[in-house]
Amino acid sequence: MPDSSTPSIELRNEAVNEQQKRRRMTLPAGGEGKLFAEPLHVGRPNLADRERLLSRFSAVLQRQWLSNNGPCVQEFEAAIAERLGVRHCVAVANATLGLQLAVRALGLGGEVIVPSFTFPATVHALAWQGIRPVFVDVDPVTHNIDPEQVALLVGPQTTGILGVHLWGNPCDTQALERIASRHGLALLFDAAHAFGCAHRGRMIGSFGRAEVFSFHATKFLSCGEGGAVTTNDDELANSLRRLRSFGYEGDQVAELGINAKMNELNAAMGLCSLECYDRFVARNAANLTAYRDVLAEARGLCLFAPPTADLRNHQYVVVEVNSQEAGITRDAVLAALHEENVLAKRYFHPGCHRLAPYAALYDRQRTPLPHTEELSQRLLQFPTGMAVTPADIHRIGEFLQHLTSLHKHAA
Ligand code: T4K
Repeated sequence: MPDSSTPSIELRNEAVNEQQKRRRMTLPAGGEGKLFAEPLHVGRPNLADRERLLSRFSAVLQRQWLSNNGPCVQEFEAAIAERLGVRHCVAVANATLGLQLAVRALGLGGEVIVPSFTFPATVHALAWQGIRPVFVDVDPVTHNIDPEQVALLVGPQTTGILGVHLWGNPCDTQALERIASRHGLALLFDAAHAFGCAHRGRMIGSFGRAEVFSFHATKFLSCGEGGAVTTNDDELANSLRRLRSFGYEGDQVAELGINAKMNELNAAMGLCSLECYDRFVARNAANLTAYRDVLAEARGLCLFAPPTADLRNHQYVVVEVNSQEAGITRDAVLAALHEENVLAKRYFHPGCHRLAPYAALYDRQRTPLPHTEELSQRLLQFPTGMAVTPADIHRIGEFLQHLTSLHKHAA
């Protein structure tokens, strides 16, 4: 408990603002008085070799075959399936559509249990299929869906569990598999963050009935826009292929499908990104090490270390802000970083249960989600990827150390 002589966080934040202005005189500026002349983004695309990309684009144009299961899409699917050790990869236009196809192909309806602490697309995909999301809390250590809480939420309307491998950190797949099989539920995973991650000696991609990846511009491996559903189930894969292309089976429409096809240019980009995979992971790993070093010296800022992955892509640098220790709120840290052109993000704030489309539904559900509430107030994601260097991170670190040490003087 803070004693009554300790100034409130608000007062301390004000004092910090004042001191920040003064610190500009002491830290080297990158232009216009900011730490960096150009913004550093979370989610700056990792771009593949430009010559390779232009050569693949040129081949696509030469063939005049731009979509509808073209050769680049087929090559991309084969490369992903091989890398992940899974029988089928069905490339799609984006992960949101991939999730919708997966829940539809699995015949889910009624209710599906899903974490609230995720990007809205996870939950939207259910709602677009007329499924009621039942929000479950996450584990405060892993930030992933908590199997014990899942077990408590299974009811007569439940048809599935949709886990999210948040930050590329694999869910407790074993515990979830046990619950799913005990209750005859379909288990699938949103693996939007987890391309290249492994768990229990297996690549993410073959757990549950299906897993869904995102290859959006901001993702570690990018097609510009894109996604994929992976599965070991032959029948499910056939169904996914039909659904993504209007329901066509040969030249007959066999069922109600949609257009979720990946096009050739996106697939060409994905293939080039795959060629640079090792380089991307190495930079992310070096950046993470730099963050670990600098954050060790910043009070109240704790780097999240995913505890359950065998292999990682380090796509997200996740930092927990302990306001009491740091002497400054998470949002004040965010504002201070933005002032300096470091465009950190608040993923995911607020939890999905508080978003307009779901608030009334959650009012009726009433399950407390304390860890979701807490994490959505405390986390920040920092820039990484090919557009950021360890040297940049050392400058960010110096700034953060300065910012948090001001607390000592302000308190
Ligand atoms: N499931 C999960 C768990 C997800 O996280 C996501 C997507 C999905 C499903 C759905 O996947 P897709 O259907 O998109 O394949 C971004 C991404 O747009 C979103 O794809 C991603 N998750 C989410 C975590 O991050 P925003 O709202 O933060 O995007 P935005 O436009 O603010 O961009 C973030 C930063 O990236 C900006 O500072 C600018 C920079 N940026 C962005 C783009 C698009 C660039 O530098 N270049 C670019 O081309 O959601």
